[in-house]
Amino acid sequence: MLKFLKNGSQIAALALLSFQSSFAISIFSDGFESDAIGLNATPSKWGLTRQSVDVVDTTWILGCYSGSNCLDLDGTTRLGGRIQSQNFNFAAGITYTLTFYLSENQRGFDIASDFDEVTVSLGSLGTQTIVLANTAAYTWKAYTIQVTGDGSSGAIVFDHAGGDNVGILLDDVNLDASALAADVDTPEPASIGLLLSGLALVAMRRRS
Ligand SMILES: [Ca+2]
Ligand SMILES: [Ca+2]
Ligand SMILES: [Ca+2]
Repeated sequence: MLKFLKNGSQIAALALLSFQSSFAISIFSDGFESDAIGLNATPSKWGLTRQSVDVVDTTWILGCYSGSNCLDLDGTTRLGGRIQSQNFNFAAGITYTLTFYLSENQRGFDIASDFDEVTVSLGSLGTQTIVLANTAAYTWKAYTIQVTGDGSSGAIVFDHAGGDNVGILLDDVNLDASALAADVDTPEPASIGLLLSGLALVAMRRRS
């Protein structure tokens, strides 16, 4: 069923029918575990829209956030990579939360006196630019971009500004959709009645 929930209107319909105070549906996630390790790789769930990124493990870096694989956003072409997901419909009234984990480049230097900077965007609704130090010591940190849908559509984009092959590391990208609390907490009595009679009908059909 989750496969069909990428459509915004279906998410909105689900929101109206929910009695829970809050719920979230993951509509995209990637920890890069299904990708083969390699330089100049294109992760399977992304399009490469500029230059290159590398799928790395402890051969190149010290540690990923989850599993064995993560992404070096500055690939091997001396110009920062830019990756883009599929497009999502950002339905009006639905809250979308993009969470991702970044670490310092873990190699402890920048080849070209460059610096590590990535701009992350969620369609045209939200953007965040993050600069990290070029240290070998590292801490994986969670970052969040939360927006309210407005009927527009767009992709998740990670755009690395560096150009020295040694970039910020990315792991565990997740996009959730959830109903606004006001929609969920105050279902109208008429809606509840309709839903209950609908459920009763379903139950009767299952018994028959
Ligand atoms: Ca991973
Ligand atoms: Ca690289
Ligand atoms: Ca760099």
